[in-house]
Amino acid sequence: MPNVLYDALFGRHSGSQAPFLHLTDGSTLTYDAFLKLAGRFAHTITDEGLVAGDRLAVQIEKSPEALAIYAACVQTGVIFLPLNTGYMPEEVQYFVENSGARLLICDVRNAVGLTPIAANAGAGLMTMNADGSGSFSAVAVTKSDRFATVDRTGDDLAAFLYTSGTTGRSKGAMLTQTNLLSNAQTLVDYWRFTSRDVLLHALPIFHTHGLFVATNVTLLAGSAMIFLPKFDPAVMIAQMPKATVMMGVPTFYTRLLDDPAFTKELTAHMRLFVSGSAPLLSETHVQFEDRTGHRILERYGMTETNMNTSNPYDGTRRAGTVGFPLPGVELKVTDPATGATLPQGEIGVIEVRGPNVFKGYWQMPEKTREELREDGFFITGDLGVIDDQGYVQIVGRGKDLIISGGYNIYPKEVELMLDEQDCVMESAVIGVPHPDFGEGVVAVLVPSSGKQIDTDAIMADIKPRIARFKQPKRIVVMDELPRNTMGKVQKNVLRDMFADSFTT
Ligand code: MCA
Ligand code: AMP
Repeated sequence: MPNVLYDALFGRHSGSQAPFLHLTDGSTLTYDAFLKLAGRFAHTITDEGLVAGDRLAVQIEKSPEALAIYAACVQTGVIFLPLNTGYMPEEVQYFVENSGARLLICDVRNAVGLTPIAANAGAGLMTMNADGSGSFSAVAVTKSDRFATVDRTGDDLAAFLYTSGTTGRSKGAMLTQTNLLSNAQTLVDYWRFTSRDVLLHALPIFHTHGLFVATNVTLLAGSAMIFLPKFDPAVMIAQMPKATVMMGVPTFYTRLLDDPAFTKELTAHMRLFVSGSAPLLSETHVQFEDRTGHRILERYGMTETNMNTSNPYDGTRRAGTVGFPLPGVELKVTDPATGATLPQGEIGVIEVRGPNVFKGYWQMPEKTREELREDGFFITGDLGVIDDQGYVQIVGRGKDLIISGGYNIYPKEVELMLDEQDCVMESAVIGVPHPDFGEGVVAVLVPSSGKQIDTDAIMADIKPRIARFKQPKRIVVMDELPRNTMGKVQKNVLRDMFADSFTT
């Protein structure tokens, strides 16, 4: 029996001397060298006692070795669980415990804080640093670079990616081999990837965009990546002459446009620029075309579904839209109250069905039932409309979610932490326009009776507890929160009141 995902993405490159990763030190890792590294890692994982279906959590910096752990997980059938490097130990604890991970691999800098967390959760702990060193690699060098790939079917789980929830508790989206492979196949075709492509890769590899969209598409097409540890406009500009394709969140594009060295000449040879994870402002789209002559291709996806829609490769890439449902993906707009399909042109909730749609939330059958219909349609929570030519436009969110620089923040998680503060009676966390991140986090606080809000004390408490990108960039105090007749906080009123927080 084969391992469908491993065979398609990795196995078929065995022995290939073609370049896979171009690194910032000027070196290149071939496909064969990468697979040999992954083979050693696969032995290390199984020798640690992990078997197919076990979870391996990683919170490590982006490196070729970090990517090879993903490959090793696919090869061994172990479920890969990557975590944002910005998460604090308290956040990591939840993911390790909830997933029942058997092994946590972290940077040595965080090992002291995470050791008791792993121990309490019954997980092993090993280290891997940004340069690839650490206890995991030290063991791996002693192993054979050939590993007998573990059989897996398309229905077997390949990865858990946690996505925050409106209740404040993150949910582990269970992604199968077929979910990942079918989407990569569709995108290679739709975006015309070939082995001649070189992708400029500056996204983190702990989310769908950088890991599955960018990396799986590259692997499937046999393309190469210029693999950058993080986004830096100067480095992007320096590397762009060697690339053919770039993928990024809207902040990448606005920051590049802010740099006068980002010119038409620099991008003349480029084949494709893709944007996603957050809305690309029409004005960015227009500015980008004015500057470079290229029209950014915007697409729309989710952790639970990989990619759902895309603007066309040929044909008009329409600013302010996310294009058409991808081949094999059914998309409909429904009435949020009844679930009935709405006629074209009416605004409702976007629902999607296809081989890309996940299997459900790990150990959360009720949440799964709420969002994944029995007939296979997933209720995205995004509000959209389909125009008369079939382009999908996202007009808002039915879910209380902030997207900042492509990272998702569920206000409830931050509100729960603020409400715990002695001086706070209640709080509302909102997203308002931010020139760099698209949306910026504002916390509106009502003081407990007789108390004064001590902003410094509040920040001192939450800073070590939640990732920096989730923390409020502005705190305001009000006597009371605006509510509707049902007593529900009117966040739209607050968003209007504080709309200029970052833009003036
Ligand atoms: C960093 N900071 C942020 C963010 N990133 N604050 C809010 N939102 C952010 N996204 C904080 C830093 O900690 C710092 O705080 C301050 O803001 C300025 O940091 P800066 O150095 O400017 O940030 P950076 O390191 O340059 O990072 C910005 C970034 C990064 C490059 C835009 O956030 C990024 O790579 N985002 C990509 C996210 C992504 O891959 N999303 C895909 C999700 P201080 O000054 O206090 O230290 S997948 C997905 O959504 C779906 C499936 C899809 O459709 O793709
Ligand atoms: P996540 O589940 O964390 O990956 O975030 C997925 C969410 O990002 C979607 O439900 C949308 O709200 C948003 N999103 C992704 N791509 C786009 C896009 N091109 N335009 C607008 N929103 C997007």
